[in-house]
Formats: sequence, structure tokens, C-alpha cells
Amino acid sequence: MVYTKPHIFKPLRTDVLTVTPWLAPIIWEGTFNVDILNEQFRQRNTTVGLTVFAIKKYVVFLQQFLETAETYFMVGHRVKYYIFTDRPEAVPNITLKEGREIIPIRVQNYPRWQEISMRRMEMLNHYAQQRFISEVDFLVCVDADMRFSDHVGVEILSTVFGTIHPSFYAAERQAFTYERRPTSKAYIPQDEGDFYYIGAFFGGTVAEVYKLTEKCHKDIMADKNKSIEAVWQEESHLNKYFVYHKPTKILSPEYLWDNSLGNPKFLKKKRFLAVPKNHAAIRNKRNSNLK
Ligand code: 5GW
Ligand code: MN
Repeated sequence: MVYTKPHIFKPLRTDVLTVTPWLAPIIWEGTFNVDILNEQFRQRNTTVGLTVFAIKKYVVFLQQFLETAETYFMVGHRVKYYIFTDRPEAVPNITLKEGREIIPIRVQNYPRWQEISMRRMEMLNHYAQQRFISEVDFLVCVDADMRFSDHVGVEILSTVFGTIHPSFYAAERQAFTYERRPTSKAYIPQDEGDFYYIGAFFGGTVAEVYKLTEKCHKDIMADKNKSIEAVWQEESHLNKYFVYHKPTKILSPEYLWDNSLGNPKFLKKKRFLAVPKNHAAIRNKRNSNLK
């Protein structure tokens, strides 16, 4: 394999932070050589599970989600798409590349949207133990109202990873929409926290995603017993988890962008984009924090 040698005096990016104070890489275009990484992960015959929930009307997002994933997600590697849905018959029948497979998983529906969103932690935790552990090496857990629009590959894989929320990459701590009520298990004090992570994209090894989803689910249930619900549901609990269990890799906003946020200079690629929703048609009510 032919590639340019790294150079101590030539940092690959000087406009953005590329490593955290705990020495986790932050993944930006220009900081990695995809050929070297592909070689490493192919040598181990890595299998990646991509989990997505499509409950009720959200099945409409699946076609574009899966078609764009076939073009951009983990190309050349083994992939299992785990589609959690109450309507397995509505999962589109798409021709997949070799080594890739769609696995619908029937799950129950919950009447409140907050519950649909939060219960993902419980279901991921259950299936991590039940089947993912014997079927894949890494899990990548994402929202359904998304489309891939550029390369998303093995550079994201690590023991446990989170993604910087595209609305908060430049924000100060006090502006992060962490849960600030001490009665909630998701509470984060004003002087703690590193980044504001988005609930729509996280992952890691099956063992680590098991631990993460178990803690988040237990804390969600503890809150429920005290009749409190964190301000941004499971995203608040994920942020709490990452304060005390630092991610081993962090994905830059290249990995979760929303075109309504414009085209900042530092953003060299838009890899995974929010699909604009007709909020009235797709759901009853909710104000997104992707604004
Ligand atoms: C329904 C109404 C309001 C909010 C969420 C839903 C909903 C979410 C649903 O009916 N079905 C469903 O499968 N979901 C799952 O939860 C999808 O995977 C969705 O991507 C995820 C998070 O909900 P989003 O995408 O509406 O949340 P935001 O914060 O990205 O707008
Ligand atoms: Mn979403």
C-alpha cells in the first residue's frame, strides 16, 4: 500500500480540535487514511451492526436510509442492519451488496413519543445481550430520519463513541442543554461536561453499548419512578453517561449535520444528514433541539 508518511511538523488539521484532553481522537476529514483503516478492520473480518428504530410513521424513512447506507456506510465490510419496528411488513425490500443483511426485529409501540425515543435504550440493551453479542463486533445506533451523503466507515469504530451535536460544537458549557435539575439521574452540574453529544448517533463494541444502554435505561426508569423525565429524554442520560465514562472516540459534526445549520468553513464533508420532517404529518407535537 502506497501512502504519504505522517510528519511531526505537519498537523493534518490546525483549524479544529482533533484530540480530547483524555486522548480520544475527534474524527474529521483529513485526519485519517481510510485505506490503512480499511486494511486493519478487514484483517479482523469486522462485522458492524447498524441499529435503527422505525416505529409507526417512521418506516417512511427506511427506503432512503438503507439505500444511502448501501452507498456510504461501511462499504467493503460486513454489515447487519437491525430494523426495530412495529411493522416488519413495511421494511423495504432492497438489494444489498455482498456481506450485508437486513434483520427486522418486531418491537412494541409506545403511545408517547418520548417513550418511543427513550425505550430505545432498553431494547438495545436487551438485544445486545440476546443476539448482537454473537453476531457483530461493533454497534452503531442511529436515528431513522437520516440519510447518508458521504463516506461513513471504520474510522468511527472504537470501544465507545459519541457524536458532537451540530447545534452545540462551539457552545460554552452553560449553553449545553444538559439536564440541570438535581432530582433527575441525568443531572450534570454547571462546571462539568466536555461536549454536548447528540442522541441520534453513538456506538461501540457490543459489550460497551450493553453497559451504556443499561445505565441509561436504569436511570430513565429511576426518573420515571420519581415522575421526572429528563429535558431531552435519553439524550440527556447519554450526555450524563459520557461525563463519567469518557468516549474513546468522538465523531465531529461531519457525522451528524443538518442543512438548516448552513455550511461552516471547517466542515469539509457532510456525511450523515437529518432529513427534514413535516412535523405535523409525522408526529403530533415536538420541538426539535436541532434548531
Ligand atoms: C414520533 C413523534 C415524535 C417524536 C418521535 C417519534 C418517533 C420516533 C416515532 O414515531 N417513531 C420512531 O421510530 N421514532 C424513532 O425515534 C426514530 O428512530 C427517530 O429517528 C428517533 C428519534 O425521534 P426523532 O428523530 O423524531 O427525534 P429528533 O430529535 O431527531 O427530531
Ligand atoms: Mn431524528
